[in-house]
Amino acid sequence: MNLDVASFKQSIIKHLHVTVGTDENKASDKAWWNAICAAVNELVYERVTRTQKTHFQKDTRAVHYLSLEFLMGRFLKNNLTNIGLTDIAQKAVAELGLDFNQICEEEPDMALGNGGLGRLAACFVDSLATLDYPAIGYGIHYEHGLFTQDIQHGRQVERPDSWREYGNAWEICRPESIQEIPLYGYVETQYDESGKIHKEWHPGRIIKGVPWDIPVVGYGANTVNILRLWESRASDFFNWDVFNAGGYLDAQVENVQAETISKVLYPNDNTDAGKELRLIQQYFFCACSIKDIIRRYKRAHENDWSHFVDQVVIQLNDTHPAIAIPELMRILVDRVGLDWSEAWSMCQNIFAYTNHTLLPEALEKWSVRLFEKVLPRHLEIIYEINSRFLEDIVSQHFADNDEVKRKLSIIEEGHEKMVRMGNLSVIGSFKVNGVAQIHSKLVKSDLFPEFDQIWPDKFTNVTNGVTPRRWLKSCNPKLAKLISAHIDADWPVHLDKLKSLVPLADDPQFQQDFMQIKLENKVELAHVIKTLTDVEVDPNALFDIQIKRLHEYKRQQLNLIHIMALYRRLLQNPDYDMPKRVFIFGAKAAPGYYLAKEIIYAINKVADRINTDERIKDKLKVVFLPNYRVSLAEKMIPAADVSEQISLAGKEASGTGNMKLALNGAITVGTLDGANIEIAEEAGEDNVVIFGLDVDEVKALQAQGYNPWDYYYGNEELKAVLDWFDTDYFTPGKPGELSEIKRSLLDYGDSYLTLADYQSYSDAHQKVDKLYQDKSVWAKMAIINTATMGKFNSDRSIRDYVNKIWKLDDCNVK
Ligand code: 6GP
Repeated sequence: MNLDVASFKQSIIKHLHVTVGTDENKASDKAWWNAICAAVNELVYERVTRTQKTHFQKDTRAVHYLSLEFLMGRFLKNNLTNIGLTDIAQKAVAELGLDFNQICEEEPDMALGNGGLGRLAACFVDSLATLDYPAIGYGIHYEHGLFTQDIQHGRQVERPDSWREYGNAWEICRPESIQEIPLYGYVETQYDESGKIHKEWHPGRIIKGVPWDIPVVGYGANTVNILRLWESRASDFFNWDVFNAGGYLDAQVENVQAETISKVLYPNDNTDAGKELRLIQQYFFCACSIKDIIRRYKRAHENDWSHFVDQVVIQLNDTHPAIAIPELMRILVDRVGLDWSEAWSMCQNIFAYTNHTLLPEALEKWSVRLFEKVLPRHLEIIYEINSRFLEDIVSQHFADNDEVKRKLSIIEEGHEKMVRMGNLSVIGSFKVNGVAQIHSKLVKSDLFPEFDQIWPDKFTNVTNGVTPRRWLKSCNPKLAKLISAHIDADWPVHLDKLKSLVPLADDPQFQQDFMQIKLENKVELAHVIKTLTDVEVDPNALFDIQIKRLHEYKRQQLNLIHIMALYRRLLQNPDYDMPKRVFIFGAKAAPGYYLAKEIIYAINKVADRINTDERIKDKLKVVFLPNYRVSLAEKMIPAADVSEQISLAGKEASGTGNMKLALNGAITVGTLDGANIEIAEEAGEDNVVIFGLDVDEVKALQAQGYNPWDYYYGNEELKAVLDWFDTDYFTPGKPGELSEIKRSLLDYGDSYLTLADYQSYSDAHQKVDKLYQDKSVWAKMAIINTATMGKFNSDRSIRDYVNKIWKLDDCNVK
């Protein structure tokens, strides 16, 4: 970027005056932040326009990434990094007498997602722009993103997230591209002169979709793609007829209902909400996006549909946007007038579907009754897709096998008929991928085996990745600088080059520099911990971090039980040999997930007791950081010594936090699950600590009949710790307040085999303790982790998608 400090400073001041409308004497940090964003945007918007112009002129094939969630986090530091302006901006801001980091704290996180799948989408749009691929992300412009989490008396309390209450510097409204979306109503069957059937959907309501564009700056800032998020509005802001008839209030009520659609993100991670509003959200954003895709296609091709499949590929981020399949069919058949088989063959060459979980509670189903009410024409189309599939295809492969037919049908028969979105996604897509090797294997063998028999080439794997721009260069600037001093500076776009650090893993000086940076990052995190929780922690202690949504399958409860066991060992033997340890958690629980909230409460109660117990002389500290989110992750990850990846094998599809932590030099304590397996392969088995049952052992144990009581009675320490939950040791005066956790692990059957993996987990931590005692051994492991994580770059994931699925060409925008 050819811009100097002086001119950037001038630009900030100009925008403080003309965009923000204030001056240097009275500007708040927020006003400065807005002015800096405006100065950055001056460069960004120019590139948005140039990118769009180039894509249009070259008439490029593009990928359209449909996702109900985009967990973007903050933009300022990231955009500066990608545009190459970090140093200049920091100097300019310092010359203005301001604290750069403090100003960056003014930016609210854009948290339009729950966790894994939403953050993956954010990394993917970064990589798509960086690699100069024509791409657009489509989603919902939620007024309220994922709730803010407060911790009150140890319990999670949710507050609404008002991320754009006072506007958002990074987005532009595009009223010229508004779409109208039908809902409800009924379908009329008509016949034309030739006797051909025509279906006419008479909607009961029309909703307006207003697009907001957020520029996505690629690293190096050649391509700036956009994320287009739809906001719902009433189709006429004011319904004059009703108003004139004296129905002013009725008209307003309609407006409120229409605007409810994009009001709030459903806060569920890995579960299906099943609510009418959620189905409407899904349809709303898919219908807007499909119309937008067609509008753009028609600018170049008018009514010639013969190039549509060459120009358009649509990736479905899980089944949430699966309704886009019947929607495109509806448009092609009912509106364009193509015949069914032509339209269907187009659809089957346009859609591809990513599966992100095997958990049964996350596999979406909608009641036929609800579908009929909200989307009557789509239900008809789904029935037609289904009957053709069952008759033409299933009967060929599984003649007369009614059981298989029942299983593969899009419609689930039963007390209440349901539409299975997973089956619809597989049937309507040309490729289906899982997100890590083991997960993709299980998608084929356990989730969709018969589909795999029918279409063996349909199923594939693309292992997840994370963007090294945000998750190393920008969040860990000291480590990034050290790396750049030793290897080619283009490692942020060629992450495999980190491998050249391997020989330095034995170099005492490099070890010292690497661990000094880790220590400085831990000092910074210790300040954050003090500010947020008032707990003091020693930066020289081992920082052990578990950050992810709270879910029983992710087994935060296993971590907690082990912490309690360590505490007990220390109480029984004050000389118990272990390094000082700080256990740090960050996790939001879905507001309706009772046990997850109990686990948060238990962590906080155990933390209170341990942190104030002088007998253990600060050897153990436990911290639960409230409101875990992208910007907090950026502070925690660079400071981690140990990364907890302890899901029950077979349950975590991939994980991406595991990649971020290892990339920043944390040692994984993990099960052979998701991408942990590939991380262990890359880092080498000596540089990770693996424990617990593997997928086959889990299956065998479950087949044989798992009994958690066996482990309870068979392990003195485990029994003592579980019994502790029934006392008032951690909840003085309130015995049994934590008992629900014990009950879930014994009386309710311990669905995620926590007790079965306990001893092995405890042993793994003893191994960690030993390794950590030898500074040089630990430093070497940490360096090798950073050096070998090149594979988990989201650029590699995107290239895999391009080669295996999307078949795109990159497009030079410069
Ligand atoms: C998550 C998976 O749980 C996680 O393992 C994976 O890394 C991530 O997706 C990205 O692929 N799944 C979800 O977030 C989800 O809601 C329906 O799945």
